[in-house]
Order: sequence, then C-alpha cells, then structure tokens
Amino acid sequence: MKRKITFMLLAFWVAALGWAQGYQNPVISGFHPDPSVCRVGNDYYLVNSSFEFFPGVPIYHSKDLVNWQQIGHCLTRPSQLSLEKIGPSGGIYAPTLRYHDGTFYMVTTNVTGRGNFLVHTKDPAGEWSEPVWINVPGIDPSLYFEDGKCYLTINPDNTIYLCEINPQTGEILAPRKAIWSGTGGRYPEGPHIYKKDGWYYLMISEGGTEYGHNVTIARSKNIYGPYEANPANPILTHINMNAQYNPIQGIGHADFVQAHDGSWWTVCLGFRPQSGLHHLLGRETFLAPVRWDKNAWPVINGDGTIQLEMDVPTLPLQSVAKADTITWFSKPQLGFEWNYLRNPALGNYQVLEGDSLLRLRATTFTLDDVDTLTFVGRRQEHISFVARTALSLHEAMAGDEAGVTIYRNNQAHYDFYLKQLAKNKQAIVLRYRMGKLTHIEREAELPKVVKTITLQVTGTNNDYQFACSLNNGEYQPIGRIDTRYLSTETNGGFTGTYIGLFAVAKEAQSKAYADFKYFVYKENK
Ligand code: 6LW
Repeated sequence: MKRKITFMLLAFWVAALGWAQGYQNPVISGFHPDPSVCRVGNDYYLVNSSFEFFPGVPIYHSKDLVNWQQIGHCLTRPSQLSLEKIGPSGGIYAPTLRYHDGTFYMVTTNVTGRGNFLVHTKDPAGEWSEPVWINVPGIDPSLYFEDGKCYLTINPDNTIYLCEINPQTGEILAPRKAIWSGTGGRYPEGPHIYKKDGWYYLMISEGGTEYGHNVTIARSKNIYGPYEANPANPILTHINMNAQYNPIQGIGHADFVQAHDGSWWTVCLGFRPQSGLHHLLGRETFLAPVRWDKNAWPVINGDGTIQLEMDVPTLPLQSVAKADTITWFSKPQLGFEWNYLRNPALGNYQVLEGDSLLRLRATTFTLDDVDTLTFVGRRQEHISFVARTALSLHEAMAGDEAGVTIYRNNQAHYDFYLKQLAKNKQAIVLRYRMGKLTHIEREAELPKVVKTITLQVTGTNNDYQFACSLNNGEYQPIGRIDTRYLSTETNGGFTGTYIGLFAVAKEAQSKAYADFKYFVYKENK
C-alpha cells in the first residue's frame, strides 16, 4: 500500500511540474530523411531533404521535440528549386537549419542543379529568400555562427572541409581547410559543428545511409582543428549486437539541439524494415536524449541505440494538429502534406472547393516518365494503413486513365485506376510496374451505370491489397502484391513511398480530366 501511495505521489509531482515520461519514435514518420533542428526560445524547427519532390525541404515546428506540425516548405518557387526532368533521388539532398541574430538560414544541395545554396527568412512559416549560391563542391552543407562569422562545413569527398562564408552573398571569405576524415568509415558525411564549454564538437555520419550507418564525433579547441576523435565512437549506431534485432535500422545523420530547459537532444534518421529486410517508408526522423559524460563527450540514450518506445523524461508535451485523415478538397489550397513530382504544371490541378473536388487534368506524361506528369501525392507514413478515394473520369478518350498509385519511382509503382475503353465504356485496372516489367494484374469492364467508383488500398507489412466499390456498394477485392518490390533494397535511392493521385492521357488532343471527391488516409493499428 505504501509503495502505491509513493508512486501516486511521484506521478502527481511529475504531472504538476510539467515533466512527461516517454514518447514514440519516429517523431516524424514516413519519408523524412536527413533531419536538421534548431531552437528559438521555446520553439523548435526541423527540416528534411526532399529530392525530386516539390515543394522542397518541408519545415516543421514543435514545442517539445516530440510533437511536430508542418508549417510549410523552404523551397516553394521554381526560382528556388528547379527539378525539371530530375530522376529518382536527384534534386535536394541533406539540408541544415540554423537561426542566427533574428534570421533563419537553410543550406542544402541541389545535386542535379547548381549545387550548394542557402535561403533565409525572418518567418520560417512564410516565404524564404531567393537562393544564395555558394561556389563550393560537395554535399551536406552545414552552418556555424560565432563572433560575427559564418562557417560552412561540407563533404566534397571522403573528408570534411571548413570554410568561412558571407551568408548574405555566399562569398567564400577564407580558403576551405580539411578538418577531419572520421574514424575510417566509408562516406564520412552530414557534418555539424557545436560549441560547448570551450570545445568545438564536429559530429558526422559514417558507413553510408544503410545498415552500416553510424554517428561519430571529434573535438578541438580551435574550429579549424586539429580534431581529436571521441574514444567511445560511434556514439549512435545500430550496427552492433545490441541492436541486431532492433526494429529501427540504419540510424545516422544526427543533429544536436540544446532544449530551453538545458537538456540536450538529437534528431537522426533511421528506417523500419518490413517484409524481411525491405523498407518502403524511406528514412524517417527519430529523437533521442543526449547527456554529457564526465569527460565532456556526448552519450546518446545511454548506449547509442534508440527504440520505438522511448521511456525517458521529455519536455512538457504539447500535442499538435495532425494532417486530416480525410481530405475533402473543400479548401482552396491542398495541405502541406501534398507534394508534386518535380515542378508541377499548376494549370493541371484545380481545387473546386465549392464542389469539394480535386480536378486533375490528364497529360500524355505517364507514371513511367521522368517528367511533369499530373501527379499529386502524400507520403505513406505507416507500414499498415488504408487509403481510399472516389473519382470520376470525364471527356476521356480511349486509353485515358486516372486513379491512385503507390509510387516509389518511375520504374516502381503499383497503379489502381479507371481506364476509358471507348465512348461509354470504362474498366477498373490494376497494374504493377517493377523495373523493366509492366504487368496488368486485372482489367475488368465496369457495368454501364457507375456514378461513383471508390478505390481502396490497404497496406500491410507484406503486401498492398486493392479493392473497389461501385456506387458506394460492397468493396470487391481486385488484387494484392508484395510490398518488397517497391522497397529501397529493391530499387535503391533515398526517397520513400508516396500514395499519389494521377491522370494520364493517351493522346495529346485529349481533354480528359478526373474529379477526386475525397481522399482518406489512416493508420491501421
Ligand atoms: C545525404 C547524406 C545521407 O546527403 O544520405 O544519410 C544523403 N545521409 O548525408 C541523401 O539523403
């Protein structure tokens, strides 16, 4: 009885003092790689890489590092982000977000464009500046501000370089200097510099962003080095026995932040294998606590591993509004979670809010093309989910199509759609694109009078299941396919799976368009 009273009293004080205990990882699920975080007072901001998707570099806000709400994107204009005909996993690589003297800076690399650049703003939820190009080779740029100077770290090859830049003009103010090559792991990358108690800490990732990924750190009393490696490296990894069966793998690409209560935390990327050793959601954003040991080295979550269920004290938790489970297309703009493939031809997308419709105009670019096809999608954020949409196809010619696609890239997508067969004849079609192979799993002509067709995709650990309902009737199963053929292990690349809506015309003179009445996405717990 005494123990129970003690526990209740402890629970009371924990709640009263605003402490909280525990959270779930990933803190931002689905394709959210290469996280970078910064703090302004009691507010936290985080960005992710976005590759060939537009707008680019999603930005999130939090009050507790656990609950994140997307507030926009850093790159919202073609003048900031040209993605014309960019192939899978081209475009925007790892970003870094920093705040200095009233201004937010986001620095990144358009690997298929002009290279490294930064944009800045006073309002992270608003418009960001035009690109300030930085004429330096390499990827994974990061910024560090001190004594009126701005330093850039970057990795052009297997070495981390440091140089001083003018963040307003991008000018290189002092020649770059090689400062560390890591501990011998391949692909030393993702550098960030922090200063604490007179030490400059240089944190990087090594081993590559797959199962060998790990985070290492070194320090120096001089920002230009020489840097001395932490004898306890790696400080974050799942390459060892203690994480052999961890459901999170490939953790790395970390960024530290000191919270407003003085505690230290790290965000990092990782992936969740499913269906054997395949992962489809892409690299997601995870959170872990950091403490500094008696030798002034950081220790992450005790032993350098992280879990899905984190049983650790947190900042006072403040929940945030999540993206709607049901999108009714009744607002003039689509939510931030909706992305295009490359720079969109915006004239092909129309939200008819009065009718709660999303109208997609078909073009002859198909899902197999690396071009400006009519596609708008949202990330698959859960291994188990259900997605539904109701649509109609209008003014279509034979061969025109519109529907839903589980999209990894132009050679890896599962498409479930309406196809126009002839003037008054349509079919429901299930098609698999896997590498060079295209397979029509099912093509079933629809009865004449179909006012509404609803397409449903159910995702599970091992498969996607496709079913459709005619005129709001019972769902008829159409087919299923393994998840593994859309995985990173099968297709390579750095992105994750999207659930997209699309429309394609067979001939250029087609005026076909598809009206989507709603879109449902929810986790299947
Ligand atoms: C990114 C590099 C990495 O630039 O993968 O996991 C690259 N880390 O640091 C693309 O995400």
